[in-house]
Amino acid sequence: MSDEVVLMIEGLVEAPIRLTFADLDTLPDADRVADVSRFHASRRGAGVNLEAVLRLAAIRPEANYATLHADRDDFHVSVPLEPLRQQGIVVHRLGEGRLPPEQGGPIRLLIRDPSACHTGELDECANVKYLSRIELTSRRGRDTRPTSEAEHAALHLRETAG
Ligand SMILES: Nc1nc2c(c(=O)[nH]1)N[C@H]1C(S)=C(S)[C@@H](COP(=O)(O)O)O[C@H]1N2
Ligand SMILES: [Mo]
Repeated sequence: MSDEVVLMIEGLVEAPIRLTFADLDTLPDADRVADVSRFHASRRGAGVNLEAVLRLAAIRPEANYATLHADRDDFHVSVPLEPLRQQGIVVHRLGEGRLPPEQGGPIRLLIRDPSACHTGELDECANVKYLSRIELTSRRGRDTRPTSEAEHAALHLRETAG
């Protein structure tokens, strides 16, 4: 079902767009990331640079923040757009197939060089699993990342249980 919408880009764009697996697969080779284990030894999969994905949407100049929404588990991260577009990878494949949910699929965002959890903007907590929408805004949007070790521990417990 390559016509199934897997990712939406909305907010401060000329027109919202809905991307399918096929759309992600037809991006040029130069925009592809063949193997994310080169950035993070424990991670698997292949994808495309976020920059290339955002290029498909006509983003308005007043957009300063991107909010990464995982509607599946109601997890949201809002970070400054510029560093994110340079560092983000949209992971959607594992070998010939799709990225499974255990790896955060069908779509997972990965930051190339994240800071440790809750120490900065582009931290490990911003590696959003089950990414379903990217919303562009002028100001920071919804962010449900854990802000303390205790919150973190609670979230990971929930993840393991869920
Ligand atoms: N959708 C979703 N993405 C998420 C989370 C979450 O709870 N839901 N947790 C975040 C946090 S706090 C961290 S540290 C990383 C953990 O990624 P890992 O399980 O692949 O190590 O995923 C991030 N992405
Ligand atoms: Mo985290």
